[in-house]
Amino acid sequence: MQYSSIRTGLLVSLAMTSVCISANAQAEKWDMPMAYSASNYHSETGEQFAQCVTSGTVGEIEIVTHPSGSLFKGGDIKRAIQTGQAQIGERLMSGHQNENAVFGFDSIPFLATSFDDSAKLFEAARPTMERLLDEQNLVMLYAVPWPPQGLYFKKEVNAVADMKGIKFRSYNNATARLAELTGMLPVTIEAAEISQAFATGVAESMVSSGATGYDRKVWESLTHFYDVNAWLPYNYVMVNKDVWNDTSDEQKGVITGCAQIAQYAGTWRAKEYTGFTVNGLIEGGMTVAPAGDALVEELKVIGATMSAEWLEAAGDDGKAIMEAYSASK
Ligand code: PCA
Repeated sequence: MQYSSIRTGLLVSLAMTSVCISANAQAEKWDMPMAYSASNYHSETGEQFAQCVTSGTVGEIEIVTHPSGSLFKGGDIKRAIQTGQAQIGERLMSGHQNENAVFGFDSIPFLATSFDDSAKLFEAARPTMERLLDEQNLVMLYAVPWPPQGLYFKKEVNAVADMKGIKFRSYNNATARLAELTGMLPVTIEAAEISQAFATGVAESMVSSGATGYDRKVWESLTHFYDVNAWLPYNYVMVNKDVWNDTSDEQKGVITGCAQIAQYAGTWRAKEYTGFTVNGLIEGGMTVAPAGDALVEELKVIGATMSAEWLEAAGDDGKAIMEAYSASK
């Protein structure tokens, strides 16, 4: 209820600010690939950002969203934008951890476990991320967190020993490493494909948010969700730098304004969606509970190992992010 009223409010406010789009000889179309389903709040926020830019530039720039990995699959989105095959798009930031460990700053277990702390961590990392992306011909426009990450299984799990040999769906290097350290077998699968992976037994567990479990109706295959609050990873929207440099100052102003609204609106939705989707898992028939103390203690030891490994791999950039984060707390 609460979530849908927020949604309605956002739609109304966007409709109020929209202006009549006139036919424009210089109209440009920007394709915006996104990896997650159209009904996910990241995709909805992206769609409303696209409408905001289209109406705000009076149609000079028309952004067309392509959710669910329909134009480019999640793993291909950044490269497509870098190389100009798409002008703009959205991707999970830690998905780039395989090219540079620094991109995984938001997937370190138990470092930032609340929305407030994860926002501080993101701000601490922002200058570094903007520089790294700039070096790759990309401009970051806005970023929105996922809700806290918990563990999904097909059985009750009270200790790391209970996880041995389980096929585990991973979405970045950190989640694959978590699987290794807990004796599970990682297999990388995009969220758009997990319902099928769980239904066919290709995977039988994952770490993710209540939001993704809800979006993908995982109660059809899985039974338990343990609230672990391990971390809150970010999705971000990037634009090709050459495309960005070709826009006028007025267009940049509209895009930047729409990006700011999207960041606020998306973050607000993430918070609202957390309780809504966890309740949805319960309604779907899943057992939802905090992880037991013994399991949490074991996971914290694994988290400390992953933290040390990340710091080592992320070098001076990683150190600078951690120092800025500590200073902001
Ligand atoms: N959902 C995304 C990333 C983090 C999350 O909560 C996924 O599972 O792919």
